[in-house]
Amino acid sequence: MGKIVLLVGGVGGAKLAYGLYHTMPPEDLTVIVNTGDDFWHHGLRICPDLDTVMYTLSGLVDKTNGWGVANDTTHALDAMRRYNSDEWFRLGDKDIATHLLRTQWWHEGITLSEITRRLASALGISCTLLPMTNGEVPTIVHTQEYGTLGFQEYFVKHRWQPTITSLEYLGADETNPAPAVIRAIESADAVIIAPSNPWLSVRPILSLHGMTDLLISRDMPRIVVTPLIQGNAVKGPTAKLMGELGLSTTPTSIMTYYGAVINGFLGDSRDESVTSAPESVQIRFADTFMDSDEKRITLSKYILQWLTDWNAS
Ligand code: FO1
Repeated sequence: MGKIVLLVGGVGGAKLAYGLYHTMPPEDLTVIVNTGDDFWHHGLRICPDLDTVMYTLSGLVDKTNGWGVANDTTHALDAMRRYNSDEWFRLGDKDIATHLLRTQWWHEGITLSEITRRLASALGISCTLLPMTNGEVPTIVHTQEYGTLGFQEYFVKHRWQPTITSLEYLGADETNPAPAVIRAIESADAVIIAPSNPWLSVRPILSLHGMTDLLISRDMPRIVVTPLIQGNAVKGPTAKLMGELGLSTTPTSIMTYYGAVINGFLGDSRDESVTSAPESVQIRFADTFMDSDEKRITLSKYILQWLTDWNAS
């Protein structure tokens, strides 16, 4: 099939990354990860989506939550709570090891791309895992109830309940994608956008300087996997957010939102009767609900077969 680039956010995206990783030659797979969720916390550089993908691919992930390390403890957090510290962000002890090393290397001036390479390779990951940028481009959430919130304050502290009035990807249009991201897209045979939240996880990647133009300039399959099944997100605030932005929770809304960035749409079979696409977009349907490793692999095989058919036609 050639070289595949996958754009992902957190938990949902990591599931498809897992499927592709176990379906194709991993050296042909590059996973580009949203870093808009990244933040400084207790002086540590936390990159939740990078870690979610890294733990998922290495088999370390806590499968119940979909993030963090399996069987982790929270002794450090509990000790901080003894000082009456309000610990709303759950950092496991093993997970803290990742943040400590990343932060040390960050302060030594190592790029986030290289830090991620070191961490992922130490965990035995054999595909390429890249942060979308080496810069800091935090997603800022403007809300009705609490005013301006950092992404993790919105998502974790307030459990994505506040009403979003607008979103900001701070500094994105002046920040370049990581050089390896540009090289990967330039040499890709296909780009897949994971069923991650289009506004919170994918748009931060697309908002980087030159990113949308770069993608559109490449004549290759550029497919999005639907983040909605029967109008609902499998996990997280996609449908709620779409309502707040005044959009209907339909496949058409998703296709319209991605516009010229995509030329392919993989809808869910359950929505086949209600989905139609503009002429510029090829459309297929499959079971996109990835609630087991087997289903992640089945979906990935389907996508890879579609890409093979696409190139043959
Ligand atoms: N998500 C939560 O809902 N609660 C948490 O306390 C939490 C802690 C956390 C720690 C490390 C990490 O890598 C991820 C963590 N997440 C937590 C997940 C994360 O907030 C979200 O999945 C993403 O940022 C959204 O993609």
